[in-house]
Amino acid sequence: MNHYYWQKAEENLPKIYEEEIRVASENKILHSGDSFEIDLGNHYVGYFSFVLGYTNMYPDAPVRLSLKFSENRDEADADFSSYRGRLCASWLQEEILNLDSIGEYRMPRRYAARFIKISVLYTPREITLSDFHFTAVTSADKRNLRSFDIADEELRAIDAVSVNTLKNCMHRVFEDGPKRDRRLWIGDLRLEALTNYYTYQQTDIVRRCLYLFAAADCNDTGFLPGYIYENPKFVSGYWFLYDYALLFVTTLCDYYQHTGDAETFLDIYPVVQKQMDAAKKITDENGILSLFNKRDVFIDWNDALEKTVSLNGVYLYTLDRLSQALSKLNHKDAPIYQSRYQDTKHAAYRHLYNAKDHNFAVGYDKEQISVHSVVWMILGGVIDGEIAWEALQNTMKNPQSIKPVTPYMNHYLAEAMMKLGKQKEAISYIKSFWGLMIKKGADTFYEVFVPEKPDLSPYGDKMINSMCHAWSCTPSYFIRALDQDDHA
Ligand code: RAM
Repeated sequence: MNHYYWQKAEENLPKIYEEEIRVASENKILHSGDSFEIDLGNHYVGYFSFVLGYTNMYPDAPVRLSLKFSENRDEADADFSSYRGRLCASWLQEEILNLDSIGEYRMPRRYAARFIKISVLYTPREITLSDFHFTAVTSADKRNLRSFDIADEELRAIDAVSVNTLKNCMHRVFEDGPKRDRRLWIGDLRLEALTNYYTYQQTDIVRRCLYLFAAADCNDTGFLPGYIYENPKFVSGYWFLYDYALLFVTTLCDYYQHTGDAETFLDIYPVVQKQMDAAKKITDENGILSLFNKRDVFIDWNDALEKTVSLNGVYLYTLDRLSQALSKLNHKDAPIYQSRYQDTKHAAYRHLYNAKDHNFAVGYDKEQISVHSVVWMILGGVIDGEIAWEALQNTMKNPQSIKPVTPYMNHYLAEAMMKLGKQKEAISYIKSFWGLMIKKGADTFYEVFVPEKPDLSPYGDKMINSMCHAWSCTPSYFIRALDQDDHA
């Protein structure tokens, strides 16, 4: 770990704000086998407490309760004992409490929940449960939330759910999901930071997260890990994702663009150089980033997806943003990255683009057609204008093409549409995708959402999916940025 960067990150540790959530709390009289559910009325992240008492006779044995916290209705109705996913079942938010005596119980763990189901497994006598409290926590300071009003009701609702999603993922760092993983991932950080610039505008936490990654241990090639842990101690992540490492550079460029903080940019710049050098090391004789294993690149949660074209798009996107930031700073390295951008763009056009069919079905990706490839080639500047728009539409409509699985990839799809000047289409896409989640009852946006496959999970069981996921919060970014442009 780099101590200097870690220290800088610690200097930017955000304050955590608490809010008492009103819980309709009548006194419950209960026996063994009874259960009931508390509905918090919205999705929150925080701590739960209650009071155990008795009616007539003092309980002369411990009381055993089970408490199940669920992010939405589906999860509340799911039977956790049937979980068969790949990730550890201990993420499922369920506790067995043995209470030795009456009194107040403050549960020590943090939960992400809308529903709390309490079941009495064993009690020797009639007991009471009362005084339910849920203390919500977040580092999002509601006084900072930029006010925003828009006539379109659907967009207003989408914005509110996006802001709620971001708020519930903001803690000591920008977490990816408050139920599961609960750590800092680069891909999520970038999208949270972007949305934060237009909502809570808390740049300290962005700076903290950038420094935390700067402090991390790179792999032998020089790439940063995709994630880090920071509490109770700093630990570098064990999974290196090359697209994420490149997007770290983009996140720093975004930060500089939105804050003008050149000092932080230049302080972290050596880590940027390391990422760009690492990218060169995985470049082949054609000038294409291809010397990697599929597992080293994320792009989206889809095992079938081939990733060379997309990764090169991410690289170009990063080179472009970096050149712009360096030019603005009159930095001596600007021309290096400008010419690297041009060279890579030409290489991509030559080796990754099938000009005859206007697609990216090339040998590097086993002739695969994916929305991902087209999106990233648009964002990387390899194709543009009506040709690009047609390519995107054709790929989206093509029943054989690989489609996005996560809101993360859908973000970049919407961004590509915006880049092509298709604002109206992007907004209607946002309504049809994120808006549909709301129609299906979402209080916060999900980690994975494919309308035709409601049970899809990258982890083999939907129960473990996160229902409040950082990378899904970006509609607020799009809607608010567009609105700002309109008023400019
Ligand atoms: C998931 C995480 C996170 C994402 C990684 C690649 O496990 O929840 O959101 O960045 O995958």
